[in-house]
Amino acid sequence: MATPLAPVLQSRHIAHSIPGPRSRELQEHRDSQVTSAFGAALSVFIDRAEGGILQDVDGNRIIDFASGIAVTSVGATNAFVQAHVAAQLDRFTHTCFMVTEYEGFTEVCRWLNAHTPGTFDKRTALFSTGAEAVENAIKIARTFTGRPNVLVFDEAYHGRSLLTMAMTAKEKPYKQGFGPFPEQIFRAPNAAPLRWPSGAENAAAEALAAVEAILAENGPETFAAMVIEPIQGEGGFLVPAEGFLAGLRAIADAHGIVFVMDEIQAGMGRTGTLFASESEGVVADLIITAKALGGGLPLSAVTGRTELLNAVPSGGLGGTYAGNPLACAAALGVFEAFADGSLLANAAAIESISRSHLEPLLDSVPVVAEVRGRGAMLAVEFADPGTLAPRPDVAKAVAAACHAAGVLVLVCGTFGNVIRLLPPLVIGTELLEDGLQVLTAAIEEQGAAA
Ligand code: PLZ
Repeated sequence: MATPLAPVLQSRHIAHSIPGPRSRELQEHRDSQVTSAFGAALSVFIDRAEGGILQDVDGNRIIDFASGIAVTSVGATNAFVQAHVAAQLDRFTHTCFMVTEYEGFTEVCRWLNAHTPGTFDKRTALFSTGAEAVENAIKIARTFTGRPNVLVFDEAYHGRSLLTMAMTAKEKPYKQGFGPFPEQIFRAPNAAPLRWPSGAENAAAEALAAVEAILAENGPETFAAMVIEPIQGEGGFLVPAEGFLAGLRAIADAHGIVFVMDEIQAGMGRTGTLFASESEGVVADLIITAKALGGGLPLSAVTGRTELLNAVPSGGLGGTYAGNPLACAAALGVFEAFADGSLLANAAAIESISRSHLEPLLDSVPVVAEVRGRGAMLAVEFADPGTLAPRPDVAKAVAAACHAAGVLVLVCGTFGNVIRLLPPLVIGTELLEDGLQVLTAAIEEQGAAA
């Protein structure tokens, strides 16, 4: 047995510049061996991660406002996850669920069937990545309905496989040069309040009317599925206008279209409820989870109505690694971590603390256009006052200032003008406050310069 590691200190610390000398060295080596097609938000190499801290190879302790893009919500060294994975590692690493089966797979499905919104009879299919689950949701919806078309939305992000790229809105960097893409994908406006042309109060009704128009034009009976993120992630942490999701649910019902909720980024406790769609009480036919589900191991799921999940003939779904035993074990640890409700309470506390730091900026810094989000999924959008012309330069400068000071934030949004916060739900209050002070100071400084 290896000697147990000392805990990672839960305080920000800059031992060297960020990146430090060792990271620079490793980066040089990386560039000589690794494809240049992968970007990095911050080119530091991590030695350990725990609680709200990423500790790099130079001994810098960086506050983690990214969670590996909403994955390590229960922490990167969660004791429940570690215990389940270690026990599974002793038994076996893999059999392939399509060859011989194991109970962990069933247990993950059982938990998702029981905890996802909707009281109807459910089944679940497990996969590895988010994109893979989205693809399979479409396969299921097409089989069930016998229809080809799929409705998606502006600012949507659904993955990097060919079908999910077609479903993703933003061209650069996700789709550029990678076509042709699968057809039969139709895009409708998203009811994002800030930039709705006739005003936020009209966003839901007018966006729903636009959906009806697209369906009418192409024949609603040709649509297998509509797919939406309850809060859009990569697209800019866009919270839809109230009533939009419920309105889509009603339209889907009226036309026999399968309503698919992509909760890959917003789900699994991130927004203060287990699933983001709970906040408006909207129940999807198929709900897709990934990221935080596996607590850092690759696991994704499609959960929904039994008649949908059982529509595909036996053998029609699968994958070598789909629901890998170690990933299932990790998920069982994640479920234990969520069991007492404290992590959901943490998400709500993270929201109120963060808002108390960020909302005053709406008055003091003109280029701060909006502070939005829910729970531990929060964002600040930068745009010129009045015109709302996006200011990606400000977002970039704020992110750079935070990174140099030891706070990892990520940029998102169609225009790259949004800073998003995705801290692990286990981050300590002092660390959160420290990170927010760094962020606030960076916004004040860069905002004054803008
Ligand atoms: N649906 C809503 O957020 C992944 C993408 C990072 P995979 N988001 C992070 C990048 O640039 O590749 C995501 C998502 C939503 C689907 C996906 C896709 O999940 O596990 O990355 O395939």
